[in-house]
Amino acid sequence: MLAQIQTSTQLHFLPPPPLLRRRISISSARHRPPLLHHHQKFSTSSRSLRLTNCINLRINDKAGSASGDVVDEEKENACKQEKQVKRAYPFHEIEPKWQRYWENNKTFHTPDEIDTAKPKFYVLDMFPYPSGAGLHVGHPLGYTATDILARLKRMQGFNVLHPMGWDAFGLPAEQYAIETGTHPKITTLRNINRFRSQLKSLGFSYDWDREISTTEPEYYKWTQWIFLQLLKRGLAYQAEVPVNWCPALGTVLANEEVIDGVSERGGHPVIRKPMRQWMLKITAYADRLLEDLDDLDWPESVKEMQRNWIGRSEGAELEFCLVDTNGLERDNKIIVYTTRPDTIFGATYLVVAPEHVLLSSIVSDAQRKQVEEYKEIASRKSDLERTELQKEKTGVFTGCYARNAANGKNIPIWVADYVLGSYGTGAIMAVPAHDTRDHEFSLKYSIPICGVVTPDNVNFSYFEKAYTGEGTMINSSSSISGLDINGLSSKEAALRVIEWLEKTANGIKKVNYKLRDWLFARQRYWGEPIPVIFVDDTGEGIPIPEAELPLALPELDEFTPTGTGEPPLSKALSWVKTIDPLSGKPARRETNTMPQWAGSCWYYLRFMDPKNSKELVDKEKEMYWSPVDVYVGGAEHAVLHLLYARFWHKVLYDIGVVSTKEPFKCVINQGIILGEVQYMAYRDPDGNLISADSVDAIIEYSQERIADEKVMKSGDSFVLKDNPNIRLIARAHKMSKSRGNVINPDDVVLEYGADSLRLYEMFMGPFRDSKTWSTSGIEGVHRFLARVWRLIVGSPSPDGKFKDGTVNLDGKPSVEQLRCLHRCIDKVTEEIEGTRFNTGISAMMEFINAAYKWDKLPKSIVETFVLLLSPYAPHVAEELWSRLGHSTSLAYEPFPKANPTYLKESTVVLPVQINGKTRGTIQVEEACTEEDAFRLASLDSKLSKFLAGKSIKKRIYVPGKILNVILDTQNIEVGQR
Ligand code: ANZ
Repeated sequence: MLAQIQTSTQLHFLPPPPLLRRRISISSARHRPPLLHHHQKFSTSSRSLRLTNCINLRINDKAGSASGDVVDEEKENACKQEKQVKRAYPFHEIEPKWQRYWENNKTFHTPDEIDTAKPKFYVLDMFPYPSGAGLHVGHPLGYTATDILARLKRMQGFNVLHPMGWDAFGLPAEQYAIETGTHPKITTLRNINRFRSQLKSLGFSYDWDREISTTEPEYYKWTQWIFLQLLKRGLAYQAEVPVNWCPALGTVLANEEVIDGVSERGGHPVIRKPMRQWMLKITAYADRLLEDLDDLDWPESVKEMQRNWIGRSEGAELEFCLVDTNGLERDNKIIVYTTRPDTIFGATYLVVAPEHVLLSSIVSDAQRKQVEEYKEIASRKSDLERTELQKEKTGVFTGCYARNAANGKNIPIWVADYVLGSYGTGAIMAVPAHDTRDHEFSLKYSIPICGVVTPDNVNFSYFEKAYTGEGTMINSSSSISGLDINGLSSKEAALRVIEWLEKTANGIKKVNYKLRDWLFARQRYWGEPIPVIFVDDTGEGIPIPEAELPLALPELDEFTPTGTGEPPLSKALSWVKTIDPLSGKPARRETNTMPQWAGSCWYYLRFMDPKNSKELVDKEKEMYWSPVDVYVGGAEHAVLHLLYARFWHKVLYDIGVVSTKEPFKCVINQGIILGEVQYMAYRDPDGNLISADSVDAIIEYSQERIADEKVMKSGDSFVLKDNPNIRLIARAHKMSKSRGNVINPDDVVLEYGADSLRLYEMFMGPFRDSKTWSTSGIEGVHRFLARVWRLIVGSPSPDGKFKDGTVNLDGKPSVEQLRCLHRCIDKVTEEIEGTRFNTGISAMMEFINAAYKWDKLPKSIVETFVLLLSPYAPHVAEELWSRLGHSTSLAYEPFPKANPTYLKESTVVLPVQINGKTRGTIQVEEACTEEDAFRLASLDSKLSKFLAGKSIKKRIYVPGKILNVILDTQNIEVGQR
């Protein structure tokens, strides 16, 4: 489920269709009860409150008076007028017009047959989960960036693939179905339609003919096909794996539905219960997934997260023989995994995980009850809870001992949940002197601590804390085993111990991975059916023939859990019962479905050839378009999605379906957009305002929101305008409904237009950084677009209509104009290609500032600028382009190229004459204006004595050649021009 910004809880309450929904949300804003404090009800600036009312009225108008609201016509007209005055250029007409044009002309369609001699550019967004909440302002951030790149590359002559689709299987639609009886198909379709129209209203240049949804049988046919290929190669298998089982709800829960050991819905206890599951053997690809990371142009942080997730570690497996109460060796052994074989002499106890298979057989009768109770408690904790460093360690002695072969000592075996059953061998040798968790545990349960590594030249007290670093070996020699590693460095000692282990058959060298196989089954309805049947009499699992794909999800009206842990699909009796096509024997279909991650593992391939019914993707098309050149999405997908997709891609590579080892050449994470900065003041219990720097920890203050207009900046802090002694705190929060700081992109488009929203989201700050929303910021970029409009088209006449052609568009550009333009081209191109979109906009703003000072605005200059602007603000650019006399879209016009001649900072030595006599020279830019040349001459130490205090009669200036100043000899009064 990619790019799902809303949390799943919000999705339980799917809103009614857009119009109605907005009316509800807005009227609730109007009647919103005071939040924490009565001052807070003024939290929305009066300006945006007015706008909110406007929207409300407009919608009432459309929706009729079904709700009984009376439309106040006068108010509405006032509102409309106000908007008209505010509307700085007619984006409300331009934007729908060009969206229609692009749609009717299929401007952004990438044909199936293309000229493959041309270079390609595949730019992809992490496709969204179409949630009921609609688009969030976080979505357009990434989408605008990819759209700018797509538009630039088209204009640079690339074949561009820029598609969009829906990652539409998932829990929220199913939960909604359980609550309301609305089939997930209907909800999903409704949400997709809303998302699509919202995306279209932002002018993204997607090829909508390639739209796909993971929920369509034509699509998931191939998801199922990939599963069969994994099965064929032994990469899909079944295993008993613990799941989150909620006895009260009678269902298995997804991890995200379990919070602190209880169900998110209802707060019922959840336990870990082993159930038959499908697993995918991603571990077989661990090394390749690790090695191939090195060549990827991905954020270092994401690569590092993947490395940690895969978690390759080198160490050894050691055998510890169990001993009976008489100290004699038994047949059984405990095998432990350690990354520090050098510390073997310091192992003073062993720990097995509560789920270790040998636990029941080793535990003594005296300890059995206590151990069983401990196991039961541990079964309710997640691995995360168990391994949290800060959590107090717990454990129980098993009553059993094992022999440490290095020194022949018998050491106790404990069971403790800080050791996980799923990692290594599920057992450890505990070395309290050198491992922090073991140290804490031994202090608690009074187990001996024996230091065996000493930090060089330092006296270390192993009882105070563990020394976890490397050093020199001590206390590490035994005549019983003949092993002596004293005096060696930890590294040398580790190698020596492994040699000894292998020679004496007490252990082996071992590489381990944190990465686990991927649990690939969900006890859910709204997912891809797993294409496997089980023959009734043998129970054998058999893949269904590829020719029978897609195995369609059966219609089901009843989504509630079965109560037995059986997935809801088991209720589709006639679907479940089937016949094994090979033996003709009765069989049952698999009723688990695939997890949400399945469909997003390979969708980027389907976009290359979305309608192919014979193959997942045509070979030639794949060879041309692979890999994705730029993939943009949230950092939250650093591991799961990006790792799963890489795994599937490598399997597809091995079976010859794809031609590249990796799916995504470059990945970029966009930053988060936080809500508008809020200023808060403290009030003491007597109601007095208190400055933030003098709050006292023991007094309970109330916090009060201060309206933006009452705040000013003072140094590095914010203070109250009318009482600058009161310092405020400034905070930005993640947008959330509960905080009331969610910005709806639809509202922004309505007030400022899509181009302003696009431009603003790019201008907020560096693309990858987190940033805060600011209404004044969007007004700033909106004013910039209006300035561009006025410069080229003209200003609105008193009747509110816009007049064309008020600016002189004739004439040849001057050198200065060309320099200014080419600098802008250079900067904008470089910044888009470097995904530094904000600084690209600054360059265009500088250009427009300069252009306002020019007397004439030659058409060639204006046209070039419009092309530069078009990837960012395509609607206004198309409109200007057409008003400049073009009859077709600018989408495929060559993107301007900077001419290096105009980029050179060429300076010349300019002779300066005073009354015809050369008195000196100045160094100026070749295209320097007369004014600037004269100013520089006046500042020159040699020339200034001829000019100071003189009245000037005339100046003769030939750029790059000469400046001649004729003084007014009649008038020697001060008269500098
Ligand atoms: C002895 C020892 C001495 C260890 C020492 C560490 C420091 P990584 O690097 O993450 O692979 N370990 C092994 N299996 C475990 C399990 N199932 N649950 C919890 N901990 C486990 O960590 C490997 C180390 O983690 C191993 O090395 C083991 O403790 C512990 F000075 O063994 B060590």
